[in-house]
Amino acid sequence: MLSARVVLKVSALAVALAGCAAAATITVTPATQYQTIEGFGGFGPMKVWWSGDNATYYTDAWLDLVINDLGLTMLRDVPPSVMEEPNDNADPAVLNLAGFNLNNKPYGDSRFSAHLAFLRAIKQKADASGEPFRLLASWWSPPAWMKQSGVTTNGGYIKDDMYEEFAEMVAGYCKIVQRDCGYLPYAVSPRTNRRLRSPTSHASGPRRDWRGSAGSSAGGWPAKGSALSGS
Ligand SMILES: [Ca+2]
Ligand SMILES: [Ca+2]
Repeated sequence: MLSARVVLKVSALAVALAGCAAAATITVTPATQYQTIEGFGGFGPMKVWWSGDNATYYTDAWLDLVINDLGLTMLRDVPPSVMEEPNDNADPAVLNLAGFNLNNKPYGDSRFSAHLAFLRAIKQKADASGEPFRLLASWWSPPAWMKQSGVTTNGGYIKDDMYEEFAEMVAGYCKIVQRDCGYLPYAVSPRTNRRLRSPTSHASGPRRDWRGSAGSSAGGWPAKGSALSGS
């Protein structure tokens, strides 16, 4: 089957190139692997996080469906911008987990406590089923006070003097997930949808320094695995 698909793709490419002036030689080596799929899954809970406080974000039946029927082994969470609203303290080098905001929602669409409850439940379901589970986290926006625009919507970028604060918030997220859910995220990314500039919900955009590419030439998942291990 693989050989048939390769032939079809090469044939299609040959047709596409037929009108080109220069001939090209293409060598396909199916045995050579360039990419490893580390998990399979999706984004968020049963309802989108902007469904409101009264929404049911997971049920045991839904968790059973995604873990044991769908076969989810990897999930992406979008940490709420209000998780560090206000600042934990005046020093980004001194992480004060007690200063993080789990329950209040001065703006945005979800509370950190709701995320933690879901992340705890889905990991417990995976564990009970003997299935692997990895969490990816990517931010849609820093808190409003870290941005030049002062809001989490309509683009904007992180202020030059807030890089350390943002890094501290990411560390705080990882530590609180570990504390309250019993595991560390597998990977984090400074932002989601790095090329998307939505006027309504996605924040951050035009500045080179807020495209999620720091530390990663691909702009994908800059920190993962061993980088997130330890205390
Ligand atoms: Ca802080
Ligand atoms: Ca601090």
